[in-house]
Amino acid sequence: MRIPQPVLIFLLFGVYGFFRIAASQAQPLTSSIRLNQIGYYPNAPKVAIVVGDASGDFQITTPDLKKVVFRGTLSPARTNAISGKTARTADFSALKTAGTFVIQIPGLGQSYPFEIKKDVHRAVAAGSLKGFYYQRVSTELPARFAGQWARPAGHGKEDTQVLVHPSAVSPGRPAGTVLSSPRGWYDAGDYNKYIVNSGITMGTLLSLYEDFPAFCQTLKTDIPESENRLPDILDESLWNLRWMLTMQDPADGGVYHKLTNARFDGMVMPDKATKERYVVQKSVTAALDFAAVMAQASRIFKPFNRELPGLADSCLTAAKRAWQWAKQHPDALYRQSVMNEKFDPDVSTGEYGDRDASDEWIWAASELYVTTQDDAYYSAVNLFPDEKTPLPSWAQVRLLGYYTLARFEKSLTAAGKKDFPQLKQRLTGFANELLLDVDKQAYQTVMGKSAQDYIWGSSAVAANQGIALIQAYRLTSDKIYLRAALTNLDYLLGRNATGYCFVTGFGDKPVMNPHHRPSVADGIEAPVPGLLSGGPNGNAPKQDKCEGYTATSADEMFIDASCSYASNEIAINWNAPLVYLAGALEALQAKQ
Ligand code: G3I
Ligand code: 9MR
Repeated sequence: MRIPQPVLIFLLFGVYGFFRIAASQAQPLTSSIRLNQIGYYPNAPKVAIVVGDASGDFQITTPDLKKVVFRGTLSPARTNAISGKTARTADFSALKTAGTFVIQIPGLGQSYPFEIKKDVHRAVAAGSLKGFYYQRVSTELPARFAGQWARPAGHGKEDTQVLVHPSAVSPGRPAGTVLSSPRGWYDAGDYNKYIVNSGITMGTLLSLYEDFPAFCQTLKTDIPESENRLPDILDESLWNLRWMLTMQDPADGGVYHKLTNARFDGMVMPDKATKERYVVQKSVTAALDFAAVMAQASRIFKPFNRELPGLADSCLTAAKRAWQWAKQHPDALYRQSVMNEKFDPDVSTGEYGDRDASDEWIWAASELYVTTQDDAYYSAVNLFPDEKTPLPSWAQVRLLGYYTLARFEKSLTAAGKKDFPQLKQRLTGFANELLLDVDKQAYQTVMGKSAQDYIWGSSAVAANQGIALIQAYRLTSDKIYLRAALTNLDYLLGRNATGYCFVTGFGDKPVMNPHHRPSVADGIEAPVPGLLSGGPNGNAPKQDKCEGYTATSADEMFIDASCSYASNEIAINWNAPLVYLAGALEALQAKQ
């Protein structure tokens, strides 16, 4: 066959071009290619964002550059509405081959390597759950489980000799009464333990178990309890659940708002943080969050009665008593400044204060109703007090109640069934709002459509948006929601305006200097792994006054410095939705 000359020339140049790139020297690593630094599922969308001026073509090659596996063209430029910067999309969704690759952009450079494979986020899911192990109070972390981050127990003595603060006295417990309240997880970069924040954290982890029990059975974190019959996620949760149970006053069912020092510790290891600790004022938000968690735990631990005799019943009793206490003290909101005017010593640690407990009522009522099937809980609250569907956060737990009602659709009583269509409409309507205009965004992620997303703990905004989308998927089986949820996991793992992977120990540009006392004080270069940094926060410079912020837009207002507690602390209520999001996407990967 005679090949026409133009075709021959085209073929020769094409082949030449192919080898020219494949054989070229490694291009410089560029941080302008923002991608999920862990990787992508073979059958799911695959997007990287290229910031700056590059345009034209891109290639995906093996890391040694020997083989080009995909060629594509960058999208037209989009302007980032928050920063005004330019970004283009490199979409290589059509590449479904498993392997390790890099993105090459002529003239710009090459990306970090990433993987395409099944189970690509399993390590992140397991690693972020393991992060909770490192936060455990009252126990040594031996090298067998903690590797180089092994450390002595923290607060082993202090938390068995906790003082009743003058704000928390009750007839049987005058100020100074000594209580034992060990275990639990350290809240964050600090060493205090707060019921409100434990509430949403536990609710989120336990919900992953309820939503994806089979997957959770397979999620292994190599903790001391790994060999028992419970899945690791339940063993880990039990460490905190047992602490929470000690925070209830057996005399009246009220729950102390927190267990804390009067002031934050210095940047020392937990065993060197030996200040005396107090249980402080009972609050309605603590009681209701506690009731919700205990009601949920009671359902979950019921089938494990042989391993944990009586625990499920104790949890339910504790939940009901906390609910009763809340009914008797609906105005007991925790206001630290008000408390400090009345009592000494003043307490200046995390407040977790709230002005409005209506969402805590909804969550507690939903959990108690589902567990007991008693309509009295259901009718005690107005499930739809307004038109809003607010994203979950420590101060806003309404949706946790909705998620639980949706999860148990089949076993709702007539009252719950009647409202189900509206509940479903709320959840899918909210998810649809999250989907809106994602394609117009510079980063093509659900996270960051508004500068308002970049608050203290913005990483949890991204993760909780992801959970809301997963819930909509569970209600509709429409994979559009799954794919949108995945954009936010991509965001957390590097496809964002800072270029960081926000999970310690993961990715090529991970956070290295979180505001986390053990990571600062242990003398080890690598931070404790599996912890999610709070992430960009438009107000951070004013809030933590750490020096070094250079960003001019909220989506970049982040520094990987340990002084930056408003952008780079870690916290259990941010880690839990990461565990959920990564875990749920792993469990559902075949559906993408
Ligand atoms: O939500 C509003 C937003 O609507 C508004 O536009 C913006 C303007 O400033 O503020 C936003 O509220 C912020 C809120 O975080 C968002 O969740 C508050 O300003 C900010 O002060 C508040 O910060 C809280 C911080 O404690 C200080 O109290 C964080 O939520 C909370 O996660 C954090 O929790 C601390 C504990 O107190 C102590 N342990 C560590 C933990 C993590 O940093
Ligand atoms: O370490 C504290 C962190 O966990 C809190 O989130 C943060 C805000 O409440 O406060 C940190 O503690 C700082 C304190 O507020 C001010 N002095 C410096 C402390 C950090 O070194």
